[in-house]
Amino acid sequence: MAKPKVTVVGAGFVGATTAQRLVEKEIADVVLIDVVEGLAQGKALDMMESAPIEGFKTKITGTNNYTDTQNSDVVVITAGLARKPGMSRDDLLFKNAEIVGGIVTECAKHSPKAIMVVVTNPLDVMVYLAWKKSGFDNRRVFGMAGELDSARYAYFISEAAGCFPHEVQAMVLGGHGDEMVPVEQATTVKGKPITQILKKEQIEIINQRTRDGGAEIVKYLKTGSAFYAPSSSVVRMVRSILEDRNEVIASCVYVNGPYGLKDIYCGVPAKLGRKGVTEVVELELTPQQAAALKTSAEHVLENCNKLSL
Ligand code: TXD
Repeated sequence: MAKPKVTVVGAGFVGATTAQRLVEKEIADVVLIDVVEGLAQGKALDMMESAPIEGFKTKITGTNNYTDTQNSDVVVITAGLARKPGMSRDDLLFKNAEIVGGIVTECAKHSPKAIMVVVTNPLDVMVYLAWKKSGFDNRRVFGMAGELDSARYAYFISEAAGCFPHEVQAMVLGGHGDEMVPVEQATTVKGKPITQILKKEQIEIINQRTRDGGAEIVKYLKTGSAFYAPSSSVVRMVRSILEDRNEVIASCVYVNGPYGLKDIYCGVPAKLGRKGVTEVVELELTPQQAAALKTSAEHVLENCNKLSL
């Protein structure tokens, strides 16, 4: 049976690693596209040459031409500038809006039935822009952020609790920025709430480290931002979509009603399946968390206004 088709736009760190994980796990055939001539072609060929060793039967091709992306089931957009030390995600706003806007128009034209997963920063507003530019139903346009923030949170908790990372179930909501909202009561270690395992002060330190998780990596790398955990997060979302798993994954989705939010994209738990977002899951939040989620949504709205969306 033919494999699903996934286009990954941007053959940089996040895009190429996402493509590699998708083909190595045999989740989909991949078309990798970039504006730089030869970049996607070179990386795709290099990955295919690893197939005899890795044993995957899926295919990856590289291109600079959107015709090759046509009829993709999922389009992942990672193209754009990444942060340098000292830059906030919002510093990327205008430049990346221009890049993502053009890409979305091409992708929507060539793959009108696709589901779009946006990765480019500033994430929440780029997702909103992609939704507007594509003309797609909002259930088919969403962004990756919460899964990454939750994975970082889970990793830091596992270190403090002395358990394996996969034994932690973590949930981080809100915008992908300084206003992200770790939800302690929805976070467990081997099934037990972290509030029973870690001290309040320990949790507070971990919450802050999670908020600063992206910057911590940028500070080390100096010339770019994280890509291993981001690509893992995208791949989990794509697998849930293509295999219609409907897993509950913290994602930047369109919210109109739940959490008291109106007509905005925001990071909340959502079920992702073949039709896109099939349900926004509403967790019970403390008044502080609900207020933080609102602030985070207001910040997204401010950025949308700057772009006149
Ligand atoms: O949690 C999240 N959502 C994120 C987001 C986690 C990590 C990275 N995040 C953001 O993803 C980051 O802030 C950037 O905005 C994107 C991509 O990060 P990456 O680290 O992959 O950046 P690179 O390595 O610079 O790659 C970007 C590629 C590069 O190859 C460019 O040539 C290409 O994008 N590019 C384009 N491709 C196609 N079309 C156009 N117009 C284009 N412009 C640049």
